[in-house]
Amino acid sequence: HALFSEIGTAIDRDEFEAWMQPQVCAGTLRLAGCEVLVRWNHPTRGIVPPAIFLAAAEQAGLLRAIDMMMLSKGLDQLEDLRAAGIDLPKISVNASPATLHDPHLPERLIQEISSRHLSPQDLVVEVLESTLIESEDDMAARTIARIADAGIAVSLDDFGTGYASMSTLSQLTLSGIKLDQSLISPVPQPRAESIISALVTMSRSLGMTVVAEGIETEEQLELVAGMGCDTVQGYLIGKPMRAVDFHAWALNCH
Ligand code: G
Ligand code: G
Ligand code: MN
Ligand code: NA
Repeated sequence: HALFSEIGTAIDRDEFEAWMQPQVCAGTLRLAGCEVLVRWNHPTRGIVPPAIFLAAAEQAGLLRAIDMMMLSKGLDQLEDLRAAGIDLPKISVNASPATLHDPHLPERLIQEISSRHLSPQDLVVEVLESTLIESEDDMAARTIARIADAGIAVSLDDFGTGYASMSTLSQLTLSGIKLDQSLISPVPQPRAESIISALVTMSRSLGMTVVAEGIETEEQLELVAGMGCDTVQGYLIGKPMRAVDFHAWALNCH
């Protein structure tokens, strides 16, 4: 991979940026949070999206370092935005398999939060369905339980892409699920809507919240709000953007 050998240097040179995609309450459209998404500001290639380099970073054993950098930068940006008067309730960060298999992850999260005088409710950790299935021991499950015990929400990302069994959901201390874009994009379509409704009902009875991802049209927004999804994220609301642009977006959002 052409970029493989450059990732370590790029970390040292601080070329990875923490972009933010807004999440709003489905009913009120008030700002509910944001997902932190990594972008590589490459010196010659410009902005490189994660699809291009995440696999290489994982192979190089550097994805955990990137995740931790996004956590740190995301929390810095949360503090800065609040100091600037933006009422951003929380941020969500992505945890790769390597990150979730770090036995010290709960302590690291707590340290990052308390060193900034933030609280556990300010952070959501997104974990992929596939991470949980692929882990052979129950280490990931125990780490998730310890994160939840600390009061930090753990959300199951890309839900509906075919990995998580219902027994996984019953065994984990998850605060919520994120319905994958592949479930949302067929809407309006009665069969897709039936599945979303059923998943919302199931999540509710397990005490979990539901984020609908990939909302691109007003019609999808209205339909998923009517089905009881708590939060929405997608290009209709806002694309991933730099903190400075997120600031401007948030000022205009209400
Ligand atoms: O932002 P974009 O839609 O291009 O992201 C593509 C994929 O990269 C998403 O599935 C997202 O989960 C993943 N991703 C984005 N940022 C991070 C990150 O900081 N850490 C990890 N592990 N994955 C990320
Ligand atoms: O971590 P996760 O796989 O959920 O990352 C979300 C990905 O989806 C990011 O790469 C983001 O850029 C992308 N994305 C977010 N909203 C939309 C949308 O409305 N439409 C499309 N096509 N992609 C989206
Ligand atoms: Mn995510
Ligand atoms: Na997702």
